[in-house]
Amino acid sequence: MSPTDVKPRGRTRPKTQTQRPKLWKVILLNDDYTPREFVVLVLMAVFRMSESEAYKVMITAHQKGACVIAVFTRDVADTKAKEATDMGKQNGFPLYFTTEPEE
Ligand code: TYC
Repeated sequence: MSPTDVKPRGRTRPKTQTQRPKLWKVILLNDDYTPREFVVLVLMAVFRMSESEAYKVMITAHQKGACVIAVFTRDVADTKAKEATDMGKQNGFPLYFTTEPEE
């Protein structure tokens, strides 16, 4: 640096490089037909929950209509929501997982 150069202050990289990626919530929706045990199995298989964790999430969705399961980057959230919804579909159940951005 020459004597006339000013030392850079603050952020010098583009803003997009320093920001953390936005996270997306995966949300489990209640329905009247999917068996409770099946919901628990899907949560354990796709979201790697323990049985007791999965049961708590299932009951919350059952009682409140929906439950946030976890947050991921957008790709992971969408992939897991689709995988879990497809498991229901393959077994003839209307089980549904959706995603939305975190505020
Ligand atoms: N409501 C379903 C039943 O009574 C069980 C269920 C719970 C289904 C949570 C979906 O996200 C759900 N068999």
